[in-house]
Amino acid sequence: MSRLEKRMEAKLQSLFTNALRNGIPQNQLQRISRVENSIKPKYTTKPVNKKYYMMIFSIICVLLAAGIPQEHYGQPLQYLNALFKVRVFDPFGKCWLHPSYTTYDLMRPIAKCDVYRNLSEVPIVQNMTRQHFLQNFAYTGTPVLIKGGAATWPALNTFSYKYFKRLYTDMNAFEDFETYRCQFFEYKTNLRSLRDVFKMSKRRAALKKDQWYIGWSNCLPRIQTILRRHYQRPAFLPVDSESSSLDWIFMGGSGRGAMMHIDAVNRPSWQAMIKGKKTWTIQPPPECLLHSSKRLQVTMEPGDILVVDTNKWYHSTYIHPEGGLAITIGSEYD
Ligand SMILES: O=C(O)CCC(=O)C(=O)O
Ligand SMILES: [Fe+2]
Repeated sequence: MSRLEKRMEAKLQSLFTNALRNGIPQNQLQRISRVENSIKPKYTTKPVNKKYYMMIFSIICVLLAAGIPQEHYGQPLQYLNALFKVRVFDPFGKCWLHPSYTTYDLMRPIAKCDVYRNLSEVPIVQNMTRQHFLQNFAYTGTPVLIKGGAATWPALNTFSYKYFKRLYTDMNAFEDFETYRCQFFEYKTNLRSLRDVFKMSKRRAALKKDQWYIGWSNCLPRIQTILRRHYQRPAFLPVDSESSSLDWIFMGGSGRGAMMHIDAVNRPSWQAMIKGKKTWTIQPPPECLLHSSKRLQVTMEPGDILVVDTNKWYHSTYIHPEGGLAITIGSEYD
């Protein structure tokens, strides 16, 4: 019984006693009580206890956060979207729920700020040797652009929207892509899957309708085998470093790119520009901004390779209008 109901009951009780004292016979009062019973609602709803619902909501959030596999830490929103097969967790979409990457920021371990010290720009190296890379960049957290590092890759001539469309269609790979839950980043588009990407109109694919930007992990070995005929593992990577068997492909048009975020895949990665022009903006985590370098930018052109530890640097990307549809391929190494 709520406090209000208790007070009402006490009031009725005193009215009843007063009535008796004033000489109203009990049988008449019983008739009143029968009327009262008959107008009493049959189902009484409990008052909403907001605290109770907030507690349940918080527990669900914590359980969901705990269930996010490590490789999704940098992309909690995409993970939740995939989990619920809806688009409510998109901070940039037209939906009612607008959380942010803050959730991951709260879970992220505090960064060691040494990594970001004394870096006023991203170093650019023309001919990267394995030894130079190992000594200065491989595991130091210092990003580096290897100019022309992929200039001889056949991929520069073969990879295109049409090429990927034909490959995935001919290999009948869309179903497997979904079955094996290969990751797909829709960013700010209405493209929910790789199937959507490759069934868009020719006009849209040619960026004549709108500018879209998406990314996916090439997690199917049979596709991987074919793709790897068009590019090599960068020669400067340490001999004993193991490359991830996953490739990441990002593709899209002018003015688009990935929003500022930090990943938690644990390993540094390289990314090669196949077509178009892309600028990366990288910055240390907020806890290191005071005693380290600030926001840095570096632009990639076809044939360039960028090595950056996306677990240490916040990063966003921007596609330039020059060069049309931008395509990159990349992977992690350890
Ligand atoms: O290339 C992009 O647009 C984003 C890449 C990215 O976020 C990553 O490699 O971690
Ligand atoms: Fe990233």
